[in-house]
Amino acid sequence: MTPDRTGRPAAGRPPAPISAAGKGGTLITVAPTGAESDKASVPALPVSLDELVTTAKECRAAGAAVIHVHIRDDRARPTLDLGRLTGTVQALREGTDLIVQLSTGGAVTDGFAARLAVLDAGPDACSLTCGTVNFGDEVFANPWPFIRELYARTQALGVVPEFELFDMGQVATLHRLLDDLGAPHGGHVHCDLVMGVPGGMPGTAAQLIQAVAALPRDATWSATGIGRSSVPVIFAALAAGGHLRVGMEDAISFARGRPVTGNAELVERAATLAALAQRPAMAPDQARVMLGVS
Ligand code: KMH
Ligand code: ZN
Repeated sequence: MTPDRTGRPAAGRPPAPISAAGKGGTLITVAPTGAESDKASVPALPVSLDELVTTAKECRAAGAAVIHVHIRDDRARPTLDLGRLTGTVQALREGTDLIVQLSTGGAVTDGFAARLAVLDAGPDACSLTCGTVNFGDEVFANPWPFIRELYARTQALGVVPEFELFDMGQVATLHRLLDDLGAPHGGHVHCDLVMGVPGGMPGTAAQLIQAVAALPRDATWSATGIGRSSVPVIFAALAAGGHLRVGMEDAISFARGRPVTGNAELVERAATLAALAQRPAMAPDQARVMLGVS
């Protein structure tokens, strides 16, 4: 039986087919940079604005419709500098028609005020993580008052949130948030299951099915497998009717012992598998309609 927005089974309502979420094509989001990998160890990581825009164009050509953006400073360290973020949004808009989604997660060291201020850079969309999670040896902190304030700011500023869900407790918090503050800007709920973080839910097909069953009714969702769970999660998500997020934020090996040479090859692989699954990659204009991005 399909759960309702509280995560409980919705008595008396017919279950929605699990594959309904992905009708009409596959949304591919690229997360090219992240905050964790080091340019010195991963030379293919795009860290400068030029590298980022070039990567964005290549990934758009390969099938991406959304870009999830973390930026770096002149020394390639993660930053939430508002001027740089604003310039990055403008440059990505000038260079591509991708939906620009800024990270509000930043790096584990970023403070809440700077993470809230990300929205002032004027992106189309932003990530919004629904709870605190162990993150390797670190803690990715997202206490309830911060989540609530960030969500209220997305509504006030007209930014479409993507709800990042690292574990099942965060799915419950998403229901709490929607019950408390109502629908997001654009009216549509889109989630990203981030699987395989040490401390979060594992990147397995069984876990993905369980998480999808607990999502709000009518939500669309994508899934991201970190590291070696990247490919299994792609297959599981496609089989279950979901969308995909790939990129060097999440995986820096293309296969065992073979480093990723660039984000475009990860997007290309995802697009090929989506086409084989009979749900080819969506263009950004189609994705804008689905996500409620104006
Ligand atoms: N870098 C992680 C601590 C997000 O972008 O919203 C958080 C993260 C999630 O990447
Ligand atoms: Zn991120």
